[in-house]
Amino acid sequence: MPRALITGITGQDGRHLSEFLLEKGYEVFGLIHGQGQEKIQTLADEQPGVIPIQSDLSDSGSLISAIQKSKPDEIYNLAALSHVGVSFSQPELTAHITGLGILRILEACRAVGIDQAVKIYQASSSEMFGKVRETPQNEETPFHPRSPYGVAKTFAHYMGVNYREAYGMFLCNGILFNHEGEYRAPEFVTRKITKSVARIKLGLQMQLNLGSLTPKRDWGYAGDYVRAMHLMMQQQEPDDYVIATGETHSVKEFVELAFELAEIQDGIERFVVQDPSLLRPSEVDLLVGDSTKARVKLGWVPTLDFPGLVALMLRNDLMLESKRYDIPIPKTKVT
Ligand code: GDR
Repeated sequence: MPRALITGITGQDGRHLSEFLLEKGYEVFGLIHGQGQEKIQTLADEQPGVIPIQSDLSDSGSLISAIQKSKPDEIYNLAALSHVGVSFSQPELTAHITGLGILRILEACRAVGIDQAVKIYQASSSEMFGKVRETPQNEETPFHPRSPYGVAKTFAHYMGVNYREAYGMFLCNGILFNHEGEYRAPEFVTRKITKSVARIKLGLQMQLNLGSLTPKRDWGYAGDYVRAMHLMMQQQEPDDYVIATGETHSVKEFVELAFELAEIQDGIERFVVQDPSLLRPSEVDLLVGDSTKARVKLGWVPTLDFPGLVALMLRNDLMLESKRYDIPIPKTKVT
């Protein structure tokens, strides 16, 4: 039975990936940080089958013992301070976890002596392209990060490349473009929109505060993207891959479609308030990925397009909010 160790186990990607790997017959270990028992209980409730290990990406000794305990064949480093906006107010912590985390894992593997056997996945990000040098972006596009988060991810990316070249370690960087779904936290714009639109439809909310509506993102489904992570790790040679749909849409288009699917007329005019406090000091205006390499070499294809993704997220939020307040699910284009 193959063994996988996942950092960021309770995050969106950790949830999708652990479900996927458990179904494939893996023994899955998840790193839980902090001292409370609450997270362990939540993990047991929401992700049954995952074995928790208390450890912290900022504590090298705890990583060494987590690796000794789990004896992983594959490590997926998904943990990060992952909110780009928040990284501007916590830049040092972002560098500490999002940047240095993978370095501590790589060194822990060397210390334990599994560095030539273990396969490691690093969650790189399209945020590294930032102020884009070309469109669409592929594995050869130069990086120009526009946030402490993007800078930290770029450091981590190159650290992985360096350990691959210097020590022959098996490390894959998955340069994932935005990926969303039912497990997305509501501080990210897509989930904030679908949750708010669902609540507006149910009469529970009257206003949706947003920052800039003009940035464009290449939005895919997280469930599709964890399959790509796993495929990379099954190859003979480690490599870096862009994972993206190849389509880009503005935040405004996302909001418009969510209102349309919820059958709410003039939603932007009636409910959206532009909130200057949600603007970022420097913004990434346009991202769109070219995932030809992953499609050709890994045989990876996404299953959900943009309208399908918005519909899935909105349907999920309509059901959750209706259930929470014991309101009948309203009739819309997705329910
Ligand atoms: P992003 O995702 O920064 O692309 O990073 P996010 O959903 O936070 O922002 C997308 C775009 O929407 C604009 N925006 C808002 N964003 C948020 N969160 N809240 C708002 O109210 C709001 N209004 C407008 C943002 O300015 C931005 O342009 C995500 C994260 O998951 C990263 O961890 C990951 O690496 C990248 O995707 C790929």
